[in-house]
Amino acid sequence: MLEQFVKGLNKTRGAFKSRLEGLFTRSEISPDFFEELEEILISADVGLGTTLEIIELFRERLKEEKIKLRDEAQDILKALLVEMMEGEAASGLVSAPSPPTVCLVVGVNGVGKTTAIAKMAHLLKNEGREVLLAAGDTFRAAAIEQLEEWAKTVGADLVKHQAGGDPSAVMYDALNAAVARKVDYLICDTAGRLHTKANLLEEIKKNYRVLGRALEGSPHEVLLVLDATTGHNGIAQARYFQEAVPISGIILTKLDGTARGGVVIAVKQQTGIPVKMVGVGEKKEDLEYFDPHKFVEALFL
Ligand SMILES: Nc1nc2c(ncn2[C@@H]2O[C@H](COP(=O)(O)OP(=O)(O)OP(=O)(O)O)[C@@H](O)[C@H]2O)c(=O)[nH]1
Ligand SMILES: [Mg+2]
Repeated sequence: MLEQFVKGLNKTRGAFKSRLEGLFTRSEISPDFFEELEEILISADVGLGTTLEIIELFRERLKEEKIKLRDEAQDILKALLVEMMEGEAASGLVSAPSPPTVCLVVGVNGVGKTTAIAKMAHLLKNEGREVLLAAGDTFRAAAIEQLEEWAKTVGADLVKHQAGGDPSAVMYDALNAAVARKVDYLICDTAGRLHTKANLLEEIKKNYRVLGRALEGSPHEVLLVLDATTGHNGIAQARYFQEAVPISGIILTKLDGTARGGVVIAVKQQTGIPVKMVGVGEKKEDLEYFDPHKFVEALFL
């Protein structure tokens, strides 16, 4: 498992690893040590605000612990990065008190929502859970067929309506089916861009309301999908969606396609939303629960 994840992170690791190795030598910590670390973090897309916060906390910790040598500072930095990414709650998906656990998956077009849903279904099925998918993107041509294809590939059932139909009606039907069939997870796809006059946020709000009315407490997860290759744009997207619905977690996709995976470190700190899952490829196996420890270890491997 670690292998697969580490491979997916190769580009980001390339950007971090050699430079970090050069940083944590057996010599004394001097001001240029912090300058260099700042540069490494910024070039890996950690972002200026988060980088400065890391540097400040790092300086304080080193002082507290009276650490003078660079190589002894490495574990302190690792721990700090992990803290930065950890949510208050344990990561992983929420589980509803009784099935189904309903997940609404949102995000702008092309970030990888539909692929992430397929991968999630695969992951959950491997854990022995029954999964139902709702083809809630009724707007983009062929979006329903795309999810249908994935449903076949991962062996999940799917509820769909005609293209052009009301997404909330699809989700309502899917939710009733999920309750009747006692499936563990219902995962609802959504459109990333609407080809009608309807506003994307209004549509998402409606999806959220309709699910809540059909089953109290649902949706249990509202997962925002962000494309890691777009870096800090994603943080702006998070703020945009947060205005409409309470986002409970982020799925960060395409980490395999960027050397700037440092954005993972900034997401939680900048948005308050924990990264719950990460995508590292286009295949059904290429999604994992996000583990900050594992991520940091992979960067320093
Ligand atoms: N390399 C890589 N590609 C990915 C990953 N996730 C998704 N993709 C690719 O990104 C493209 C868009 O993925 P979709 O899942 O269709 O994105 P979407 O958000 O559902 O798009 P819309 O429905 O148009 O809004 C596809 O070509 C996917 O194969 C990933 O983790 N890594
Ligand atoms: Mg899609």
